Amino acid sequence: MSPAPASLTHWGAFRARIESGDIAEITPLEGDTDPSPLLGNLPGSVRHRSRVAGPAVRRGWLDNGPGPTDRRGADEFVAVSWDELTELLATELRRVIDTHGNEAIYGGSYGWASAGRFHHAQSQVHRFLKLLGGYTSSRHSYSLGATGVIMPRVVGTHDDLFKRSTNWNVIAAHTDLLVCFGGVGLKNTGVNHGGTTAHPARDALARFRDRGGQIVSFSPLRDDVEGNCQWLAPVPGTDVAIMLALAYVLATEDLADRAFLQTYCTGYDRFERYLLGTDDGEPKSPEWATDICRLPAQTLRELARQMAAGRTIVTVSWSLQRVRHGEQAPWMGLTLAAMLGQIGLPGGGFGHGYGSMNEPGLSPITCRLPVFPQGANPVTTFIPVAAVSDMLLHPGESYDFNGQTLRFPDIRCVYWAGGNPFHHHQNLPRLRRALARVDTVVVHDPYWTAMAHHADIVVPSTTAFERDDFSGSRNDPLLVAMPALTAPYAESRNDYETFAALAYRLGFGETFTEGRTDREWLSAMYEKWSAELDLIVPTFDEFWAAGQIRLPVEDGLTLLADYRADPQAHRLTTPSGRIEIFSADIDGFGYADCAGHPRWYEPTEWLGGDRAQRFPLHLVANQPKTRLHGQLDGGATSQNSKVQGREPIRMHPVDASARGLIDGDLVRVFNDRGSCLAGLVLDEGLRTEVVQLSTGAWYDPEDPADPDAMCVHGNPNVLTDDIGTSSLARGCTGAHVLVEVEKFSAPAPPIRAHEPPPFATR
Ligand SMILES: Nc1nc2c(c(=O)[nH]1)N[C@H]1C(S)=C(S)[C@@H](COP(=O)(O)OP(=O)(O)OC[C@H]3O[C@@H](n4cnc5c(=O)[nH]c(N)nc54)[C@H](O)[C@@H]3O)O[C@H]1N2
Ligand SMILES: Nc1nc2c(c(=O)[nH]1)N[C@H]1C(S)=C(S)[C@@H](COP(=O)(O)OP(=O)(O)OC[C@H]3O[C@@H](n4cnc5c(=O)[nH]c(N)nc54)[C@H](O)[C@@H]3O)O[C@H]1N2
Ligand SMILES: [Mo]
Repeated sequence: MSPAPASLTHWGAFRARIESGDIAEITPLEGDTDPSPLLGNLPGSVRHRSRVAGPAVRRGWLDNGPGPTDRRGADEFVAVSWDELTELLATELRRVIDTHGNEAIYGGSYGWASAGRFHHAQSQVHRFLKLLGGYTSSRHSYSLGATGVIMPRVVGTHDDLFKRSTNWNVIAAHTDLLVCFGGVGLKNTGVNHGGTTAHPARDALARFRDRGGQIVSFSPLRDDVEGNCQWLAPVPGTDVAIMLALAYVLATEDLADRAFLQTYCTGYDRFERYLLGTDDGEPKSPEWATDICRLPAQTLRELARQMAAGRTIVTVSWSLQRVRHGEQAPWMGLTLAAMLGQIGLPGGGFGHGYGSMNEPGLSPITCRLPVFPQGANPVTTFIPVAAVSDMLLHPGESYDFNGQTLRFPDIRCVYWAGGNPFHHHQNLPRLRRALARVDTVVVHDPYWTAMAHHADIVVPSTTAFERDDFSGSRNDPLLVAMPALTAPYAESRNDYETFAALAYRLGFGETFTEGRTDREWLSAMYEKWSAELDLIVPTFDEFWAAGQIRLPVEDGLTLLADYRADPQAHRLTTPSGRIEIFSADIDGFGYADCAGHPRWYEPTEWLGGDRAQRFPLHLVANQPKTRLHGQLDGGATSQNSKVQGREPIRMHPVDASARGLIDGDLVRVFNDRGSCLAGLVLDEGLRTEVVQLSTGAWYDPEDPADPDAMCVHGNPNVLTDDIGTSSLARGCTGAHVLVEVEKFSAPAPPIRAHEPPPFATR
């Protein structure tokens, strides 16, 4: 018997047993020694009741035409035919373009969609909108909003920080001490954008420990490191103060590598004046930091000495830059590592995102990947991705970004395929008001997500398991064939087919499709790629029959080893060609919230500020252990974690008893922006005054007509602040928010998050 067909998700490859058009059972692909528990969400996902069965249009939009309205999210839908949908959509796109220009279409369409090189929804929607004449786009990501702007300026190699990071095997063999700001959470390393077929982090950490390696974890959560470590739980958001204190000890105890700072960095002198308090009279000593982070000064002093005494990696998780002033933590982490002088040495130096994603620590492939060509966007207007509500609420207003003054365009049509702003964006009450201002919202999704509920036109997409595709990821050695596991659900269609039909209707069908079916695109992409490679790979048909091919990888990397070996030949792409501890460019922008060198800024959402008087608990809104973002929230792994059907919120028993709460209680989590219900889980592995509620429970307003309604299911983004990291990057700051928690004693409202909206007959 031949093995069951394989397919792949962002969290791993698997074989599936199919029954009645759905995934009945999965087995992780052979070779993955630590498969992700997220695979458990797949059975039953293809025919889940939250699937969009056919094209649907909001009744108010159909009756009254496009225009601003507060009915989005509260209206009924009307089922339409595919022909009607194509006609309505084509007419509306034409109207918007003819009346307001292509800039009036917001097609940033941020989101993870699904794995697969061809049917990747972002690639499809962007190619379509580019050929339509262009659209307002978005830059950077919710993942790395601050890093994506600051790191190219100060170390030059944004992508290389991840793609060419120090390999796990090098860490296992050489590192003495891993100082982890934000832990190394194995819950997160299950995932990699584009898919992943191996999960080596757990095994590498075991080998590292067997050799005597030690982990120091700064984190509000004990379980950000599994197994042995020194757990230090500072006030959340104070890592930069801690790093400064460690740097201060290195500088004042003659432990800083001044030769390294001289040769490979620029601007240390300027930074050191700040560090020592030369100008402001405030040395950033461990005693200074203690008042901020509430860790003992002596602990920090001893750690700094230990860091200088052996081979040490300073690693900063991505969560640390998803807060106000998020530029500072990765920049200061880099500076601290530079002071230790081990950047570029095996097992020493800097890391960014070990435990954030599977990619850091994995070997990069040495060849390119097949691509679905995009073309250029004729419209140059863009926004930093997390400024979406700002843009919709403030058309025409100017704002600062990365040294430029930009202007928000006047958006009339919001077009989304492969992402969910009701998952990813902050302050959802504000997002609802922002979406109410546009003429038309279009959403392609396989599921009735909250974003689909808030759309005017809902396009039912297939999932990755209902179409032929193949994977590919820059740090994964396997290209995996992803043959359709089952037929498309109900009337759902591949996004490619939808866009092709629209393109034909709008007069550029041949340009969009190049005359190919989706299956013909797969072989064309593969053949173009293989023809340009320096190596010999099987033909497309051979690849498809084999189910996978293995690509060459570069093993044993150490981040910036080449730069250390020859700083002239491997000059960084920063203005100075070196690591910029002081950046003249950033200094020149004159921003009050991002100066020319890393420094401590008081956070907006933290336990040390006035706001904590009103909202005394620090909520960590981190990535969910039980799913990828909001995807497959209805699946078994996700559902099994819920408490009374709500997303679990973890709290220290001390904080619970102060509020008269017990394990399993239904609680209301609130601040002045919004509120949600959650199910209480007591856990001594949290710092006191901290609660943890992951992202990803589907937004479920008690009263769908009220933007300020309580979410009855536990989405933390009803609480988070919609403010950028700083004028430099304007990145997402959703990781932290201050809240209060109380018992919810009223009758529990029903959960409707995964139900389709009401439908009207015509
Ligand atoms: N408070 C807070 N908020 C956060 C974060 C945080 O830490 N705290 N983290 C942020 C981060 S790092 C990220 S990356 C974002 C993630 O935010 P998103 O990437 O927007 O979240 P997903 O749930 O992955 O959304 C992907 C959507 O694509 C759909 N989809 C899957 N396949 C297809 C397809 O083939 N076609 C179409 N049309 N759709 C498809 C899925 O059903 C799903 O609805 O969230 C951010 N939001
Ligand atoms: N299972 C799963 N894995 C995922 C994802 C998912 O949705 N599910 N999403 C993926 C994506 S898109 C991304 S971008 C990455 C994100 O990767 P990260 O942003 O690193 O992930 P988080 O889980 O938000 O945060 C990691 C840990 O940082 C700690 N932390 C939070 N605030 C602070 C702080 O102020 N100081 C310190 N020292 N620690 C803090 C938290 O305890 C948290 O568990 O994760 C990826 N991996
Ligand atoms: Mo992300």
